[in-house]
Amino acid sequence: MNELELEKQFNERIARDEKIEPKDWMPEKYIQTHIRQMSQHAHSEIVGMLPEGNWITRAPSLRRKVALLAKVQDEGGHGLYLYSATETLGISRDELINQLHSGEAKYSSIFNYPALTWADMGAIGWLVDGAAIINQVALMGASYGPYSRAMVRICKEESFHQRQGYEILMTLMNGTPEQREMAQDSMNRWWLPALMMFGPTDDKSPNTEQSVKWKLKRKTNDELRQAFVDQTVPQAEFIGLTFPDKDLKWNEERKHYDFGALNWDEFWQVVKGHGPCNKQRIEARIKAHEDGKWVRDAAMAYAEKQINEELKQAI
Ligand code: FAQ
Repeated sequence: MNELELEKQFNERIARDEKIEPKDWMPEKYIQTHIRQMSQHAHSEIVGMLPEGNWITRAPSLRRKVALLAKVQDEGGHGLYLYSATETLGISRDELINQLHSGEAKYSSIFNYPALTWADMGAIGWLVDGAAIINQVALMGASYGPYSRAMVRICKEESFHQRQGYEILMTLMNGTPEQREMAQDSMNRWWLPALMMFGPTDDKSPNTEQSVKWKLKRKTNDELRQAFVDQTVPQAEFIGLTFPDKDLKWNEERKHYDFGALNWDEFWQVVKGHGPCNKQRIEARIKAHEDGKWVRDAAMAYAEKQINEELKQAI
């Protein structure tokens, strides 16, 4: 079968909502787009461990420490599923890690902002995981089987993360005036960066059109951003938090909340490596990778020993 016929069959499978599996024929651009998005997603999970990991030793109680520790470990696990899923497209883990360390691959802009107070653990869980869930629930319907299946488990775990974050903020909002102030300050710093996690507006998003056709993206950046705003406003109001956006209000005609313009210059600066913490995040990842070399070497030596033992027994 020639390339054109293969592509026609492939498009028909996508139209029928069939999952595409690793050994199936795929257009080269489909492969490259998936490697780009899935690896960016994996990198975001493991870089995303850093702002919260920094607070594990400073959690205010044992219960909070246990929950935060579990959450950060979950994020590491998400990174691993996603790296494995990306490897099914013919790229190695080493290549992916090198792309992150060299700055060739992107990761989510949000993780380049600093976590300054305990309330930020609440805001990250509630807003950042909340935004991630809205995006990832849509990705459960993605056409590439390994990506779509990874999302199912990831979404279950993210929903616990979101609740633990919301509960931290709810507790602070029921606390002293200083605690309420800390929670509001955190909301003021994280709200707009969380909205920018969904990526540029649809008219400035070069990848959306093709990714929607391939059913990699089931919703556009603006659709997901709007869903997140609509879901989050009542939750904030319930615990008494206000929004750093004077244009945020319910639009009866649209049946959605309107919100003010986002600072896209800041977004692109952060994406290009000039955010408040880009340098320290990448340095921390490189150091962790280098410090873990002995573990990888030991695992390889052990695997080699096992193979040699099996070979000896087979002879
Ligand atoms: N940050 O054409 P589009 C989490 C780039 S997981 C940095 O719209 P696309 C869990 C984009 O790559 C969070 N770069 O791109 C957690 C593209 O550049 P390229 C991560 C961004 O791919 C919680 C260019 O801009 N989630 O939070 C961003 O169609 C707490 C043009 O943009 C995912 O990765 C950004 N925010 O749509 C962990 C979900 N936005 O590559 C720890 C999967 C855009 O052409 C603690 N990814 N860019 O040079 C997606 O759904 C999509 O990739 C989008 C972007 C929606 C992020």
